[in-house]
Amino acid sequence: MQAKARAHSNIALIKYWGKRDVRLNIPAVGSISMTLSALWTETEVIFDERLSKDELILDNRRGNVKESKRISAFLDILRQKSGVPLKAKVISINNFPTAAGLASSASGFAALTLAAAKALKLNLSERELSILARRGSGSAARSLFGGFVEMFAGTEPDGSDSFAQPIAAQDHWDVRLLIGITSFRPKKVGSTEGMTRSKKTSPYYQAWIQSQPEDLKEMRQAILQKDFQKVGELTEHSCLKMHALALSSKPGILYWNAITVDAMHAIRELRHSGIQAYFTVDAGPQIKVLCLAEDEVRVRDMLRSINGIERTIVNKLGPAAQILEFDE
Ligand code: 2P0
Repeated sequence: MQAKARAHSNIALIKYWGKRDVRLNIPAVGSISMTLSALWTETEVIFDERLSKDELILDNRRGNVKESKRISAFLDILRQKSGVPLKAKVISINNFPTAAGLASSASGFAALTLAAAKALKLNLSERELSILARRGSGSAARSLFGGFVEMFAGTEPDGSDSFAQPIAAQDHWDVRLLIGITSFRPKKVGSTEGMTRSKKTSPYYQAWIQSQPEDLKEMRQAILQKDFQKVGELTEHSCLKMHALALSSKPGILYWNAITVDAMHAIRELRHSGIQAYFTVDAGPQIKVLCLAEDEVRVRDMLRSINGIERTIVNKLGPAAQILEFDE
């Protein structure tokens, strides 16, 4: 009983921050993302009666205690669903640095969900797979799909209406998302911890929850109408609003470094010179720039000219997660 799957990472244009239910990992707000062409995880899962505990190999090293516990807790959900009690070996490889704010948990849990469900011969709908992936990581629910994707917060206490679905396919629009790596160090405050802290302590939390539906609605429309200026403005707004929430938590969470801020200013300057480029930043210091295909080279050169940007990665819209191998 084994299978291997590949899932691509994604970046939220309208951000998810805050949980409605921590145990079931239900987000407090919906989100909209684009799946990335250049960043992915390949995960192989082998359920084996000879194993006495789950084993995790991550990027060619043994998973640490925290990582292994998170994977085992997730596999327990699948074991319960399938009635198959077997332990599993999980071998996962990212084609990019883990824990550097590049959403490795998104592609990682999406690939693991797809591979494990296949290996266990669970016949699940896309919605059921997305709900499962969400239990591993909120952003993973989106990484099962290609193109532009929307995640719903839902209202049901059991999370049965909190899943992702595509808004527009991979070939809808030739946009680019460039990533500038400003640091390879792992982030200091993990997303889950940061979200919990913001919910408990930020005076802006209610405003965040209340204003999200309008952002989602406008972004959905702007994507479908290919209104790039609108998509870009909403993207920057949601990013800055999410970070305002993090910054206003107690103690304040500051994910940016000096290079991140330099890059934000440089992107706005480029925009004033007539290039449509907009930034977004996640729970880490990397800078991400949304632009049109025709401006890719100008934006890439600008990012490379910023002191401290160690590497740039160019993405188009990426594909849905897929099974690579399956062995009964
Ligand atoms: C997002 N982020 O929408 C937001 C914006 C980071 C900033 O989703 O706790 O790893 O595993 O559900 O999905 C990163 O958090 O969080 C994230 P969990 P996840 O992409």
